[in-house]
Amino acid sequence: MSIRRNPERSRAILVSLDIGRPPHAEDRAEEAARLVDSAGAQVVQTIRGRRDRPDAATFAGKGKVEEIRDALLVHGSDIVVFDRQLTAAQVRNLERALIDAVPAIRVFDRTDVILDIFAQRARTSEGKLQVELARLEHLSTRLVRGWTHLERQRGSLGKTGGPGEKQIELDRRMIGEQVKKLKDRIRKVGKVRATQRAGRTRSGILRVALVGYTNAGKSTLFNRIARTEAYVADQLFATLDTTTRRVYLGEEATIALSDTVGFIRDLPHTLVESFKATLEETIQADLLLHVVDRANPQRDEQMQAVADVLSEIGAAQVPQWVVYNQIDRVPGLEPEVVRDAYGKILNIKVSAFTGVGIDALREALAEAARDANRGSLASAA
Ligand SMILES: Nc1nc2c(ncn2[C@@H]2O[C@H](COP(=O)(O)OP(=O)(O)OP(=O)(O)O)[C@@H](O)[C@H]2O)c(=O)[nH]1
Ligand SMILES: [Mg+2]
Repeated sequence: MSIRRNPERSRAILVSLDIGRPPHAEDRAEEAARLVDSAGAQVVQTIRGRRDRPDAATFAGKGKVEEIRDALLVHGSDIVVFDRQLTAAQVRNLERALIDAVPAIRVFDRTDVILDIFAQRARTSEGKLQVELARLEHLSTRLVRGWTHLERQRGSLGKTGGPGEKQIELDRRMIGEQVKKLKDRIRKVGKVRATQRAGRTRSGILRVALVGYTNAGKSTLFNRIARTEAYVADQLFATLDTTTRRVYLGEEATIALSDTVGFIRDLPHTLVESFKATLEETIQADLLLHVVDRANPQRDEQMQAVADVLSEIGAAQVPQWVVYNQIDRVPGLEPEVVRDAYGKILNIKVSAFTGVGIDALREALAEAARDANRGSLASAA
């Protein structure tokens, strides 16, 4: 079987169950559908529901599993995606419960989907190694006794059927060895990058990193500030690799601006671990611009998710300006720079898309660069 036999995108049934009463449950389901879409599959039906706690065996519970089976049959689909992290046993039980009706059934969880997107997007050798490492570590949690023949058929989400992945044949021990090798190679690549960074650091220019939730508009803002054309797309995780540009903002005001991978709620821990090396650009920055989609009703949760990842990678202490982006989508909001009583910048409202507020942001950055320059001159004297 190959992807060519079925050129259409694979059809997926999305299961988005609320546990308890989370805020913005509807928007969460929509984000999950966008994730599946970004992975290259198409959500043909979303099954919603609410439980007080997950069912230990199948997460969804008996009734929902029936509903899932019906949906699979109606749509001729063989992919189920849970917008949750499932245990190895839950995946296995779900596949067992559905295999009679749908012989090629594959159950993916949220981590599978995110890893799948990252695997498709990785461009640099370092990025590819990091994703491979995260996938192997995730896979090793799935290799449990009593696993059926099914795992051999699991492939990428965007592909229909497809040959089993090469990792699948590896047993846990071999995965362990693989993981060690990958970590070693990542360390070596990381050393090269660290040397390059040291070169930049010595030049004494202010290092500014754009961070934020995926699809907030970081790359669009990067292009506006740097006047370049980094890849922008209305999809989740359009950017995976860090890009850094030197930007001249005026006399004695040059900065090194970095565009970075976006964050998402419940970012798989294995992925954060694997990407730590790349995210070091973020930790080492002098200033973070935390880009927020101001028009998104979930912006508070998104900001919290970003804060969580930042503290996980040790970047919580880096000075931060909040950049409320996309104000063109919020009626009544004007571009502005909000400062506290001491003149310290708290947040800046802009639209990277229309360009309003960008001049003020560039000016604020120039000012910060000059301050930093004076600071370093003073300390050198
Ligand atoms: N209306 C509006 N759309 C924007 C604005 N900024 C970005 N966008 C759109 O939002 C989408 C995502 O923009 P990107 O710049 O790729 O977002 P990102 O934060 O880099 O996303 P990832 O790299 O996927 O994490 C694109 O379709 C942009 O055109 C804005 O200020 N207003
Ligand atoms: Mg981007």
